[in-house]
Amino acid sequence: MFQFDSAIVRSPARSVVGGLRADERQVPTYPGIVAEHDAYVAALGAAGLDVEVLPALEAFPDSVFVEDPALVFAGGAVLLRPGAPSRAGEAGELAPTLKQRFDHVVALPAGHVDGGDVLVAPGRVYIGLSQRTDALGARALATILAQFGRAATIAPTPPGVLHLKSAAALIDEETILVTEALAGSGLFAAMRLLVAPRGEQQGANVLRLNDAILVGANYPRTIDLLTSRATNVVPLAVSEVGKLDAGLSCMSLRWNRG
Ligand code: CIR
Repeated sequence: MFQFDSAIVRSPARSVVGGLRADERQVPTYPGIVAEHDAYVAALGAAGLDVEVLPALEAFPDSVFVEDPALVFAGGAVLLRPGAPSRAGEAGELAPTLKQRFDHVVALPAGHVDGGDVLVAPGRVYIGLSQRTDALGARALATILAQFGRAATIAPTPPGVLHLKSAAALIDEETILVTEALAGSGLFAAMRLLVAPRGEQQGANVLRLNDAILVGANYPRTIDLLTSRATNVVPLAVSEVGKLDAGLSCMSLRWNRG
């Protein structure tokens, strides 16, 4: 489940400073985003992944958040249909790379799904309905996942967060770090819940890769919580990407080539 040997990332474009965000007053700097992205790519390498860095796309300010236009598995890839109009073209930009890397590449036929709303858990894929992911897209993705032999559950993404994975991340096979809002939803009833510390809700978007857990450096209580359960906890700066409502999972596509 957490064995990964391959990743795709995309360099930030200078236009990233104009990326989508809920709070227009928060403006990141281009060098700040580049520094956070560089450290992230280095952390993926240190965790044992081969990382392909795709070139920046100036026409797509949010294209550094490469998780949203596609979903990848060991067995194949799905080209998604991001829900924000300014991001719609990002899947097409990824298609040639994914076709090189995967034998089976399927395009979502209808509706909208952002990869940030798709959480792959042992035995089940959770698809969150959000401002970016609609019921038509979620159902179409569930049908494709069934062809890959994976069961899906469609449920609302909690209000106040951009994506389902802004509020939830797997720590191990049985344990999921969730915000209080999501803990109360009953969605992950089959799993052991670890609730994100008060005031650190945005810190729930951690990323488990092999034996490493990447976590935002500005969430000290989340770091403590994880350190009590895992040996290789890697804090990374995320305050600049955080201004664009982004976290750690959204900057890569990860899979196990085997
Ligand atoms: C957006 O609003 O689409 C970007 N500014 C942030 C995307 C973050 N993606 C993710 O959490 N999967």
